Amino acid sequence: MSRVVIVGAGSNLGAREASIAAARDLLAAREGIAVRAVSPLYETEPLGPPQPPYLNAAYRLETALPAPALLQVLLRTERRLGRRRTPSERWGPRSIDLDLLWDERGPHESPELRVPHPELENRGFALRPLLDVAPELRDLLEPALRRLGSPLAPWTRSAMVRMSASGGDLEVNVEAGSAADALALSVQHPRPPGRPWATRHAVVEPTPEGFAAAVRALCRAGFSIHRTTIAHCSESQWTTAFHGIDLGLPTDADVRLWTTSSPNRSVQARFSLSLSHGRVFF
Ligand code: A4P
Ligand code: MG
Repeated sequence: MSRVVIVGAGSNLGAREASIAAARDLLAAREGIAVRAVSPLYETEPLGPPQPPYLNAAYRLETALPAPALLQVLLRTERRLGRRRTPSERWGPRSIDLDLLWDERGPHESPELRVPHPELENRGFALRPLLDVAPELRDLLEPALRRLGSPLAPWTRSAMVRMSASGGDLEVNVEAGSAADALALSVQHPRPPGRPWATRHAVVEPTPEGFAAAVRALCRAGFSIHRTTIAHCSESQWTTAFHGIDLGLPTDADVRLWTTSSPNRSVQARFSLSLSHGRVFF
């Protein structure tokens, strides 16, 4: 019988966001595991020795795998994403850390695995995303989160997208904080077989409001946006493709987009997206 399991993800080395997204994809591709929701990303102060800040998130899974077997899947997924453990460095920096935070089936105690995660109630970076994807646990766990104070705000990424039209061609350039950000914003990955990705196409007014309204409408319809590509852009309309997962879990998005046009028909757009509660990667 399938039940809900919440997995926490943390990364503070390398392409942090890409690692958290890749772990989600690897888990979703495994037979017997369904990824039902992904929390927003939070940038958090490191707990432990001095090290770079973390991005943290949580996944809501449905699976019938027993907890120890699921832990093995998590450890294998960490290894596939390049995690190398050094025995001496407890709480040290890592490319990806996957913890089993919560199991609907109940507690589990063994030398290798303790569920709920023993530190859960002491860590805002675990509790906040967990409650985003498991609102049914609020009565139980929100008091612990309040006790910890210092609320976390979702991490937002913004990038500069330059679109220049010359003749019939459109060139799209993305300037972002890292190569991973630029890729996430500009590259349209083919849909791998068996993965739950979906694409929605939309023609929107070439204004910040038109774009924001389209994103908000998709979020309200329960479509979780992973990335968007602007396929064509003219002065009267933009054709965009939104890539994501249809979770059927509606949410409200705060979308901002700034544009400036220059006389040579190039458009610069800067956009950022954040959710008070939801599952959007951008
Ligand atoms: N293990 C036992 N219970 C669990 C569980 N519920 N989930 C065992 C996952 N693993 C569990 O983990 C060591 C062993 O714990 C696993 O092999 C498994 O058998 P590890 O990931 O190799 O060691 P670790 O992560 O260095 O130690 P630990 O104590 O698990 O650390 P945590 O709790 O994972 O914390 N700061 C911020 N801001 N954000 C973070 O995400 N993470 C950590 C690591 C430190 N500071 C952080 C963050
Ligand atoms: Mg761990």
